[in-house]
Amino acid sequence: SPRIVGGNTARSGRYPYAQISLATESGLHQCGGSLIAPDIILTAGHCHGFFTHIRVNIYNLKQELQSFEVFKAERMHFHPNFDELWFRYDFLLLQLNGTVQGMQPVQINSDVNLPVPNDPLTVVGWGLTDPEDSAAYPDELREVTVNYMSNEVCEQTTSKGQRLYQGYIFNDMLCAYDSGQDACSGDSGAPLIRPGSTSEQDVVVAVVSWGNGCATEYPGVYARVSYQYPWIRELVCAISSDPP
Ligand code: 4AZ
Repeated sequence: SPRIVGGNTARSGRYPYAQISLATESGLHQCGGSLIAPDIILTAGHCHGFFTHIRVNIYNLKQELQSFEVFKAERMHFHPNFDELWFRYDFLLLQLNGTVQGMQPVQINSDVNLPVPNDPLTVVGWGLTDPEDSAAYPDELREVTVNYMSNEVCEQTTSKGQRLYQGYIFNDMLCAYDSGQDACSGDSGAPLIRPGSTSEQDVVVAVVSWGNGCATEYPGVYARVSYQYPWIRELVCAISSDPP
């Protein structure tokens, strides 16, 4: 069955900056995120309200005997144009109530000319592995490869003569697709990465945001980082106790 959806278990420590689970008080995973400064997490705007605890350095959500750290959001900074109804500017920066030690923050993409069509990108998260089974949440972090698709092509994706995404894809969004492979519920807020040979060379290009189902004929839609890079950089420099 289609499985994020279609990927495999990630090796622990390959994506350290993505080993972040935004969870309820009882530890129920809600959203992913990325460490972009020692005290700042980038996630999706629409994740707000669903989590209270930020679990950092976590890999297996069910394993109790492990050394993950729990933080809270000291402050939440939404993108000024965040629109919850249309999933526009779906960005949220979480200012932690402490500093994460021993974890290298990830780079974020400032190049508006990247990615280019068909670039392989990686989504990393604990989202549903089977869109048909609402209980199919994995314990261990997973990864899947999807290919970058231009906004123009994304809007023209057709199904039964309908162009479902026509008029819904804007410059603050990014699409990626591969047959049978996708982000799904629970992956929201997690990073879409241009993978390097090591985590230090990885670049976050987008944040999991929305889609028409999971692993359907429709691409996954992400919040695009590049055009918002100046906003992110200036905010991180203003609020982080240890900016890059
Ligand atoms: C969600 O509900 C969700 N296939 C995230 C990503 C996608 C669909 C749904 C993209 O959080």
